[in-house]
Amino acid sequence: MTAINEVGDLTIEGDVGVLTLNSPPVNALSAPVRTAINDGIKAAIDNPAVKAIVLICDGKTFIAGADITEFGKAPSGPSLFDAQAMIENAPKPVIAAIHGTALGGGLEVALTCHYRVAVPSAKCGLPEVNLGLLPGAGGTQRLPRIVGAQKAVEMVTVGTHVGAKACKEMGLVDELVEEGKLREGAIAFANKIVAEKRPLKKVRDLNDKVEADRGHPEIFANFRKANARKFRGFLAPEYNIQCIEAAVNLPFDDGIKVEQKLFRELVTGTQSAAQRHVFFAERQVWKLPDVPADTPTIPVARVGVIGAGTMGGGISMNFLNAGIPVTIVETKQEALDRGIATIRKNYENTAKKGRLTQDDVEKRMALLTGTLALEDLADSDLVIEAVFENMEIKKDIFGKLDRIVKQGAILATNTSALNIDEIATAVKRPEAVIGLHFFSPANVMRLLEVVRADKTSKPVIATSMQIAKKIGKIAALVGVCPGFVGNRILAQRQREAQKLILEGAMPWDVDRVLYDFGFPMGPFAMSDLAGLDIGWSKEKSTGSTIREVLCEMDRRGQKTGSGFYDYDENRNAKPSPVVEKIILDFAAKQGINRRTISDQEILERCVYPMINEGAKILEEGKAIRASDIDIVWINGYGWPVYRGGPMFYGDTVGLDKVLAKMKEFQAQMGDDFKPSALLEKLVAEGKKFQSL
Ligand code: 3H9
Repeated sequence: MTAINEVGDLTIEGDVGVLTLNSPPVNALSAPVRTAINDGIKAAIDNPAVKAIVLICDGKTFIAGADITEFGKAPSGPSLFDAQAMIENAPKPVIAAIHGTALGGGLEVALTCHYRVAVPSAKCGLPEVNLGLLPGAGGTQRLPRIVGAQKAVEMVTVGTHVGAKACKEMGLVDELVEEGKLREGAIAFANKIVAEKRPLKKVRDLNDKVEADRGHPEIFANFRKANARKFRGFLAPEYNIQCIEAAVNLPFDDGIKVEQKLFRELVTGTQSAAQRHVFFAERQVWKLPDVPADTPTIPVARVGVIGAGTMGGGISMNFLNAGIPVTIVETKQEALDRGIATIRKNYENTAKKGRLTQDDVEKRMALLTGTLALEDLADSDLVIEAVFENMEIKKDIFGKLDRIVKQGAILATNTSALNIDEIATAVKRPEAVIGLHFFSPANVMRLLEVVRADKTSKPVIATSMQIAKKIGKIAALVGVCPGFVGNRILAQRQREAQKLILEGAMPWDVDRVLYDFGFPMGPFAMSDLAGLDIGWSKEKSTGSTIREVLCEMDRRGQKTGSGFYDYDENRNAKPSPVVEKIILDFAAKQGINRRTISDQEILERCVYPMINEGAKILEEGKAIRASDIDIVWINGYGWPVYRGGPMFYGDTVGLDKVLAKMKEFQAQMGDDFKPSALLEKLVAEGKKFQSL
């Protein structure tokens, strides 16, 4: 064995030189890895005993891509292109041996090899689009030469990880080898190539597929049209498509030039910076400074859910999906039956769409037990209360749980508003109490706010994070404060949206600005969707807000055909003259002199106070990191990923600009805009949230 450098070594096995890379955690293409490939392949070429070369990786995966942490830093060592050229131009066959994932630059390296073998569990893909990028090492030019333009655009714009069997069918992988025997299988394959004198197949020279697609621009036009909604606002999908178009229409080297130019534009732009930030933020959010990874956890074999309404039902489904039995409790048989029927109906609908078999539906339903007796939760390891938002009711339930549920179990509340420290006073074991704030629909939304109360124990926190991962959520640990992190920040935006429509804007102006910013919908369209009458009752209505007036007029949102907007039979929204008049009357009554409000002011008024509130949350220690707040807003409230979350967006705009605007608004409109001490401090020190 010859060590090439600290991450690569070359072993000669008969006629085959095996170059092994070992750079944990994912063999990303850092400078040492590129050096190992470049120098290792060269050493194998120069060694007369070697007739074929296998490129293989140690650890859990083949190369998972470029080293994302290197972007934006000065390059060192051989470039990826140098290393790829060394492989592709080798006078001896080079075979990539793939396990785990060959992603991005990893697959691009494999595509410069003359052959590829993989174990059945391996996956290949070009997921750069999810980092706001495109494959910048020839991937957009080589992939369509194997799979054709249609499959290539799908793969690069979605970033799917394709299983080895499908890769074999597409021709991306030449041979599957036995699971667990990659090294032996790859060496046997290499010997076979040599014995059969197979050619040095260069993907760059395969032109049949791209030539067949030439003169068919409809492939791209149809794809763009079909995905317009999904790609809205993102630069990378369109740039990826343009690269595949170049592969179809231009010679290889010219296609590479297009790829290079567009890659450079993306990698230096703010969208990719934001998406890379989110990639790391999604991994950071699980790391808790004072709850280390080796904190003991509580085995969760059975879950109890109190309340079979929309929330309780959705929460239960998460556990059933993960194979964990659930006992769901209601106070009345009718409500219990209705809740269970809704869960079944949801599953049946998924089955109708072909995403679940009938067998799966039955298996999940078999894990669900309904009961009217709280006593049936005695054996649960985790109980989640999801009843009406009322402190007295919740305290009463927790008091009962304290007497019923076995010691050591977790007692969680799904409250989105109430003080969990106070709920915890109802039990003799406050260390067992935690908030698990699911977002509606709870079986769909990825976000879970794990709310740590004053006395919550570390094992309870660690278990909650672990179980969140198991049910496929992304969990952020937050502290107790009104609205926790997500809704507390939302309140800022809602307040400004309401003020703006009295001061001069219309709901559709505010919604358009926020939609154009990248939200799936604006606050008024959102209210119409949710129903304006949530928390409203005819008896208690005072008619003192626009929302109340709309409810009194039976304009309760989409479900009644009108709310802030008028809706046609297909639920398309139209600005409403009736609402316009109500708003004008309201403003007149309050003596407000309406003025023209610019789109920029709408955006700054809605978004900057959110950033400022995020800073207050950090100051108070209610979120661990600025990037955790970004995770909450991206996964719970539709903040556009390509803007990286509110805190990252603040950094992108420049905190000095945000602060100056907040001060200007404060001078004009008062203390709703009072800058947080942390924002002031960061600006004074020339720092960003990311530096915290
Ligand atoms: C690219 O290739 C561009 C080229 O086309 C052009 C170049 C010119 N770099 O996810 P995990 C870290 S763009 C640096 O928890 P898993 C990650 O942060 C790249 N670090 O493990 C984490 O660190 P920590 C295209 C990376 O088993 C640790 O590895 N490739 C990279 O759940 C473990 O990660 C991609 O987009 C990286 N490329 O999943 C693939 N990747 O422990 C990105 C990971 O400190 N990666 N880390 O928190 C993935 O999708 C997953 O990591 C993978 C493993 C599926 C591989």
